[in-house]
Amino acid sequence: MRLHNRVLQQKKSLADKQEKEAMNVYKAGNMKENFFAPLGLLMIVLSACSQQKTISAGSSAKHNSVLITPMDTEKDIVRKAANVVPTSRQLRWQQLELTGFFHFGINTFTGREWGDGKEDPKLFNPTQLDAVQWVRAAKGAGIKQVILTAKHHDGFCLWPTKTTEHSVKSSPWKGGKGDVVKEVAEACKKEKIGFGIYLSPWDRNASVYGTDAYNDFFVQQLTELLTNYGRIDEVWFDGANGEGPNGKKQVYDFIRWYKLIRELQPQAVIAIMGPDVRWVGTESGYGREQEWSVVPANNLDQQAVAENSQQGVAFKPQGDMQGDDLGSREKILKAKGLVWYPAETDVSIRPGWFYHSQEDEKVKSPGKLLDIYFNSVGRNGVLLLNIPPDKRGLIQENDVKNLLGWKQLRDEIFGVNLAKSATLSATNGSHVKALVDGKDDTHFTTTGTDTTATIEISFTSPQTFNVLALQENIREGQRIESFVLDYWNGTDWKKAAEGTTVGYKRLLYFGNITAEKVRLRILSSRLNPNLAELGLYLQNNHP
Ligand code: FUL
Repeated sequence: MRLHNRVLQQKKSLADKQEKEAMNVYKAGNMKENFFAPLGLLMIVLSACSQQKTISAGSSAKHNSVLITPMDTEKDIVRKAANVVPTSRQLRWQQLELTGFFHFGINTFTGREWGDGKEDPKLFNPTQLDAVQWVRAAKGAGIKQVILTAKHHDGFCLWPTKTTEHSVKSSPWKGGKGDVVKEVAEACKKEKIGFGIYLSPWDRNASVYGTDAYNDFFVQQLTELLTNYGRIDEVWFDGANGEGPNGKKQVYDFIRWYKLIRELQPQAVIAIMGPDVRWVGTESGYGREQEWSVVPANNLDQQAVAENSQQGVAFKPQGDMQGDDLGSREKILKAKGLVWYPAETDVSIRPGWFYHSQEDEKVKSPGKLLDIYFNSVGRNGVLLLNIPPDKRGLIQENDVKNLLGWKQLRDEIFGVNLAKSATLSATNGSHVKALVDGKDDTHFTTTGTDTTATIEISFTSPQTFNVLALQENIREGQRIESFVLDYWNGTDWKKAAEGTTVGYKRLLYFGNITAEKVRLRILSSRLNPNLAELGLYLQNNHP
């Protein structure tokens, strides 16, 4: 697994390098090639003016990204960081909390994880494919959006594309008339959950891979997927960039692909090798203890900021996206620019990404999935959980069972927020009631310029709890840097739990505590903290 992760990291950084080169080429020829050029020029001028507001010290204007200038003091930089906010597509995606992956394709039938592109399409023949069963299994676990591997590295397409014969069209499934993308897209619509596509840039089958023609071929595939299947909510680009069938490597034209997605499906987030969503850095399901959605971006310039603030053309932020600390004060003080770039935590419910019958007994247990939930969603990330359909074209029974067990565990814990029946008060803030209204867009905030706060929670009788849940109203930015939860033991305040970042959601488990009084101390925040929710829960049977 470690080795696999290292290989992945190498793949991802290689692709990063390629994209950087592509980015430079793009920047050099940008004004000539930009099909938004006339409108874009106006936008750049307009947003450059509005950008001045962000750049000047003392401003509290909110943007998705911001430049740091040599004139900025430490205080200015911290204030700027506190006012970087998600775009509407990033906010919608973050609120999903749980998303799913369906890895399905030729590998399902060969038993491999990475196909070489030489597989006979005739091997693809699911006997009972039922996309509604997949979507219901995911939805039953609380998953709100799923992503299908429309094409993995082997180049086999799950839809009858016009670009290649290496697809379902050449398989015996439904006499070559089937379309898995269509079936999953329709199932998502029927069940009212989001739908996304994974289209592997690395293609080990396409004869044009490694030439300029491949970028046209890829654009054509993307266009088919983005025009023929209704609304697409997420496009997932993996960073793998190996050799094609001709032994050549490809320079991916990411910028062209981003433009196409923005044009055809503007609401879709572009993940991993994209501008909207960042890979958390491991495939274990465990995010960072300190997870900032605002991170330094070295490739920000005035034009990129201007374009991005208009949400027209996008770019993938460059910089260290894989260390333990991406966005602390130490990091942002050295930054040239800052951008909202939140983390997605991907993991498979099984050891592999594709289905293998020998892994039927290795499906992650409800308890393990719960631990992953606490350490992904509960660490300011979105969980992307892979559930691979089997050779029949169904989610296997063990996966279905454990998904439901996982949902049940979460329902047991989060069904009752004990803080809801308590009296809440704050020494220096307003709207404490917002903390327990179940809404992430109303918040408690401090008065004046106070960046610290103490919120007291008093019960009428002693209560037992072991989970703290916090949420910031990220529409206002991510601000909290340090907090402590204390309980009153009858004579003294004792520490129950502590943490650094909160972000969209923070969950902490700390062992049973019975107390009549509890207090949350926000010790440090980049600007007035905007706390949306506070929950205290009791979790029986901690895994
Ligand atoms: C990786 C791929 O190489 C795996 O096969 C899988 O698709 C995973 C989600 O991304 O980089």
